[in-house]
Amino acid sequence: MSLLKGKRALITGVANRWSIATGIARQMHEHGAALAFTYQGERVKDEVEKLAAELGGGPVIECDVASEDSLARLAPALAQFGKLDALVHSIAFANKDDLAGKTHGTSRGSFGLALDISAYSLIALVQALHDQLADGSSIMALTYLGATAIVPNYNVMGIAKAALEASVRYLAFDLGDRGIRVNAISAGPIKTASARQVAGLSKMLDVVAATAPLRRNVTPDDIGKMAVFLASDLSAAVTADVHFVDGGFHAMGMYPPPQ
Ligand code: 0WD
Repeated sequence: MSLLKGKRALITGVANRWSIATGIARQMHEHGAALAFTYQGERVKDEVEKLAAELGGGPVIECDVASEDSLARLAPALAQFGKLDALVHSIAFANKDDLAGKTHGTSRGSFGLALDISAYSLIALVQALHDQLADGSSIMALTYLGATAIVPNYNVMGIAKAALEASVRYLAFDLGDRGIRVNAISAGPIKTASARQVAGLSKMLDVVAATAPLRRNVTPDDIGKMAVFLASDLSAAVTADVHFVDGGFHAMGMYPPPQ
């Protein structure tokens, strides 16, 4: 299948082979897209370069979204790659201490950090890549149910995801006159390095597997398939929305009683 033949995508947020961004990159590569990658810093550089080589050998560029200098270097570094048809935002961070216990324990500094890296970074990337994005391109960001419903321990990250989802809607309006679409994918829980920071992740995975309509957890490749759809012309009129890839868990109003 080649839904993305001739399209160029920039993938952010690959940390290792278990990252959701890796599943997205794998699916986009299988569908014929040319891929460029960003990595946060030296710590993950080798791993991202290795994965990029396996997935078409496109450019691998350092980009720490907390750094204005780093963001400013991004568009020039992509000049040779060409205009982007898709941009994947798969980045989040909060202090581990804030992903357990009470939300009112969050300090002003930790709140700002979580919102900066997990939500403002989408706006920062769009700003930095404004002229690098092709008209009609597709931007997508990863979010979670904790943005709109209470998920114990998700705490400040839920607040950051709410800001991210609102940013998706405002950016969709701003960029819509260029035919650029902006969407969020709300993934079910997946055991990645980031998710392990949230207290009680294993229990969350068990609850979803036992109670979601599909009675299973999702994989990075499940998310990748939605990303392919959103990057493809099949979703030409789809923008400003949050698309759940969680086995239907978000639609449950009550857990079924244990068998
Ligand atoms: O259950 C899950 N895993 C879910 C994740 C459910 C629903 C949504 N998500 C979201 C996350 O909140 C995030 O937005 O998916 C996105 C990707 O997360 P992931 O794949 O679960 O986690 P991971 O493999 O850790 O990738 C996130 C990466 C960071 O990884 P590490 O582990 O090195 O912190 O975000 C990147 C970094 O590579 N990142 C940054 N990139 C650039 N600049 C920065 C930064 N300042 N900070 C973190």
